[in-house]
Amino acid sequence: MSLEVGVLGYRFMGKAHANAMARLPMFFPDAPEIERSVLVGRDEAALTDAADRLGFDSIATDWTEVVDDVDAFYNLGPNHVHAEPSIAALEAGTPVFCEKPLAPTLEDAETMAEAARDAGSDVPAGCAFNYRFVPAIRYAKRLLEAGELGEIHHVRGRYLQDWLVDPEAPWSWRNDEELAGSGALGDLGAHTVDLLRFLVGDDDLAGEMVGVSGHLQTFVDERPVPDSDESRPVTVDDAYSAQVEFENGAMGTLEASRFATGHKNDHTVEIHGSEGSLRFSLERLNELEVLRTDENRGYETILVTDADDPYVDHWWPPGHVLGWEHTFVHENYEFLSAVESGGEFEPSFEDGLAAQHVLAAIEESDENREWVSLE
Ligand code: SOE
Repeated sequence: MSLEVGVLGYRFMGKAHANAMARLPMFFPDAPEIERSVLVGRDEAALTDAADRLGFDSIATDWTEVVDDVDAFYNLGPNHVHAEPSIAALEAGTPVFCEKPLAPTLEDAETMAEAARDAGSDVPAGCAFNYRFVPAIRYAKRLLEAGELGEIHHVRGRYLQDWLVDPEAPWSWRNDEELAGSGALGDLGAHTVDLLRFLVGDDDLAGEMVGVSGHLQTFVDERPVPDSDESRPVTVDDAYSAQVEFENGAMGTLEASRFATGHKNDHTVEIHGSEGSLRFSLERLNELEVLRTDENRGYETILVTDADDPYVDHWWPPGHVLGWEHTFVHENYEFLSAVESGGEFEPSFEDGLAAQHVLAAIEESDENREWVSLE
């Protein structure tokens, strides 16, 4: 029997996940059989068109009629609609996959994580941090877990984009605190915080982030509303930076911007340990740069495109590269497999909440101009 999936949201993330679901039977034959059963949104005409393009059997304009009627509920709407439908689905015992950041506020994220806990461990509640599913990132995690970088001293993560550098770039929900929670911090910083927790968050590596000092900046205070003479205030950050203290003494620096001219989607992570260093950039996502102190040769570029590299055997012959969209296929495979088996899925709502704690602490630190403890 196939799993019926209901999806709220049909724009950018709706397309990314629908594409992933369509690829599963072709490339992951052991993935559960699924049906793109119902697409949820408010605008019936746009929804009908999207359902047709994205391969959904039906549409619904009221999520309350969907959440307890499907085998998995995907919440891919803007941040301010993450909490209510996700909680309702979990209360009905329906597994939920929610886009990141988990919620616009720490309070909402806490309520969502509580609903996930109450639903029980056989009801997966996943937060869609897709960069955990890049093969090179999985490769890096293997190296780190094997202790190959030694004791971790420095952790650096930055996520640079430039789509708001033009002051005439249009206003959208992503510029509004009520709808988004925060700006570059939540939208991009959440990814970085999660990725670093994934890579070095284990107790025998850097451990969790235990203190932050943050700075947020808004460069353009209002933006034109598309198709009108109006403009609206920008009430979120355009960029943030933070210093981080890790549990085991490592130092971190984090940064994200929507004003980094020329950088389109540059998510870079660098880690320095006593035995070596590594760096990864999303703009070269098939590569991992690794330096080992005992070899004295500088950084070596490893092409993570071999059949025995994580997830690669599902795709093309060795050396044929993967892209951004494949990360969604991998995360959908893992999430839907967990739904089918009633098993656990990571990143979970607990991971989403952990990232949200860091984001909230960075904001608090910026407001009070002092370090904030996360312990
Ligand atoms: C923002 O531009 C954005 O689309 C994020 O919302 C995504 O999470 C990120 O993966 C790419 O950039």
